[in-house]
Amino acid sequence: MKKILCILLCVVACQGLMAQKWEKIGDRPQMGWNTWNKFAGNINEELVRGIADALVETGMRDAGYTYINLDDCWHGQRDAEGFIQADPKRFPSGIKALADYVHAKGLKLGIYSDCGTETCAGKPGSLGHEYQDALQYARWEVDYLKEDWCNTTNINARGAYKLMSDALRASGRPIFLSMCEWGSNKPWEWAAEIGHSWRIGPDIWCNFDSTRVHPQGFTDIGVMQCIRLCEPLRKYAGPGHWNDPDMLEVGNGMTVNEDRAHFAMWCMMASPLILGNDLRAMSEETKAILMNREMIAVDQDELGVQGLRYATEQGLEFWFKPLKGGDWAFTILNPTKAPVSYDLNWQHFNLIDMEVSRLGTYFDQVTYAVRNLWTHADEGRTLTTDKVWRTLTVPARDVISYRLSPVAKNTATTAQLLRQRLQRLQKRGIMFGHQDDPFYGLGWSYEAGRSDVRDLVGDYPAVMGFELGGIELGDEKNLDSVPFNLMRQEMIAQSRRGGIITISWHPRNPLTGGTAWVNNEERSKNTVAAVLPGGKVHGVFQIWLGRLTNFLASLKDEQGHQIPIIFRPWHENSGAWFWWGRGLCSSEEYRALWNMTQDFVAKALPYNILWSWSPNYGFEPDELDTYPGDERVDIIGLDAYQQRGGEEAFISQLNKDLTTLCNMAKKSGKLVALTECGYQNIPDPTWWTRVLKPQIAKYPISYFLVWRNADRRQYFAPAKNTKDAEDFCKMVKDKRILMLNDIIK
Ligand code: BMA
Repeated sequence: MKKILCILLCVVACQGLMAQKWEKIGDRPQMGWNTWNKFAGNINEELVRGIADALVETGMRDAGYTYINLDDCWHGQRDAEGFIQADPKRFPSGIKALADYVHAKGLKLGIYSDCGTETCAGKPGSLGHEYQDALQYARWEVDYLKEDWCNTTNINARGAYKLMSDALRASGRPIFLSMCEWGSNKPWEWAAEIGHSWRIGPDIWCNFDSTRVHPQGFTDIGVMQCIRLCEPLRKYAGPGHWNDPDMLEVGNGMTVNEDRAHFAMWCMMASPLILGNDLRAMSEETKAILMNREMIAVDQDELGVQGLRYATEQGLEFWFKPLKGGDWAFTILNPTKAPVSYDLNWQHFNLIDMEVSRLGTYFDQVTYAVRNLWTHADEGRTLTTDKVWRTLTVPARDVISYRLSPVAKNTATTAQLLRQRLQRLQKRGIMFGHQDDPFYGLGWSYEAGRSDVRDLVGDYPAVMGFELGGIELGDEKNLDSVPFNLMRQEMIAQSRRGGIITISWHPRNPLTGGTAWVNNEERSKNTVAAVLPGGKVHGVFQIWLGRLTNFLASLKDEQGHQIPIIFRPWHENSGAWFWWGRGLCSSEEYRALWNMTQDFVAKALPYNILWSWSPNYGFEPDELDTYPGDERVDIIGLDAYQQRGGEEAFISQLNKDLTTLCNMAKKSGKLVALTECGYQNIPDPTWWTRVLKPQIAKYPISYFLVWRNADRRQYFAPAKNTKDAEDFCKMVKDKRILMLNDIIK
């Protein structure tokens, strides 16, 4: 019996520890009305019922405003047992009756309390009564709690809100928790699991761009100040946990322009839309703003991404918010006191939101239909060319807001153009490529413009290979000590001169902490499974993918456009030397790794990458099961090195594998490349023309890339004085071996 009791106690205690806020509420920013901004403490049940009636009659409920929230001053005393009661004079029918009234109208009721001893207006606070209060709210069938932060000396904010969150959870009724802590303890850093929204700053007042200080010392802030505080916190917001820049002041006395700007910006920031005006007496202008369903849809969009300010020019702010289905909301905010005219060129706004959504606008690749969210007029389409679309005038303290919906993609994206170019070039011959060509060679390193290949033949390789191992850790240099900043410069230089770029990645092992190479056979076996969703290091690996994608997204030309690249992750998987190799994961796991990586990167970079899948030579037929699929691969690659003394074996295996892969590629129309090849230190002075060239000449291959010239102990390309130099020159003289100058002519 004792044992059972023990277990039972444990279960209860554990549940307490694991208690979490109510899920599945607050998946969109909350919408409703609150008493405070207009009526402050001067409230009663008549008023609230009247507002509830108005919410329905005006159509605002149907536009989405469903919470009707009491703020401070509804309270009476606690009863003999400590349960809070409503003020009997102001709310003679009680809160339960009020809840019934609003529920009958299809609305929900919100209530207000405080973490401290007393509320801001001196009513009983919840401190020490959290569970009792939560229980009482649940009994009254309340749906929402705003919990304030007055009179909380020496109270830990996180602990206080967690306590109330647990209490609400324990009450058994799903109640939305709106945390009103004014941002003093950075709730965005810790409150996502505790509440559904948190205030990010002081109270708003009905003013567009200034603050006011109360005699007691606290400050109210205007619309622009709220925006400035909310803006840097966008990465913390998302479905179920929103930044709250405070309730709306629309209809409370600002100009129509200011009200429109205020409302539009709250929608752009995916902020709670809690009305603060008297809904029983609204002007038509106020109604039109608050019931602008197209603008509300921006706020309530399913992606739940808080918008970002991408640029500020001529005093105008350019805000973008990614929406579901590839749409974007775009608002030009004029916070100044004078109208501003602006020549809008969509190409100024090619952005990728790397911080939160990894979605990009790609005005150079996608045409969008432009819908004006305030006039509700269709205004044509965006341009994919670098031209002024229209000159717009944004009135003082006002906005122009658009919804952009993709209607057409360029038939020739950057990646498609590269693919077509590779196909054309392949008819002329096979390109030569070299890994790390511009960084170092035999007897030199980091001399601008230098290259072993160029020193020898007077021309750069057509293809240059670069390696990103180390980017996942946030390192400044890659695993071969090449600084990433320099690498970016050289990639851009190679692109500018018309060369081809291919990128490999030997990420470290996130499970063992070791290198990409298998260093602990047993533990390495679990690595792929561990990085997949649900795996032990999935979270870490998402961060790694983020860093990788950040770097790739930074590869832009002078016009700010993404340069075309060939990306070749998870290569040589038919060998057992990398943690994603044969025997270390199943084919399904390998493909899941590939797909996860590709989906992650391509979300940010859908238009400029050709994906190369490269097993190493000597693969078994069943290893083709790891092929990610025609829809995911652009280049079928092969990595093949000749070993010392292994000429015959090399030739026969190379032919066998190239035959297999070329057949595979022929059916699907893919390109084929020898994505890595070579003979370390090229001990055979006739290797290029006698062994390699005759083999590759037989196949329709886009390029062959030899590995890096690390030092005299490990090099794969010739240099001026290596014994294969003459033979290499001879090979390059062949018209069908393409160097840089051959492909840019
Ligand atoms: C290998 C070797 C290593 C290098 C790695 C990544 O083949 O060249 O020295 O670190 O590639 O470039």
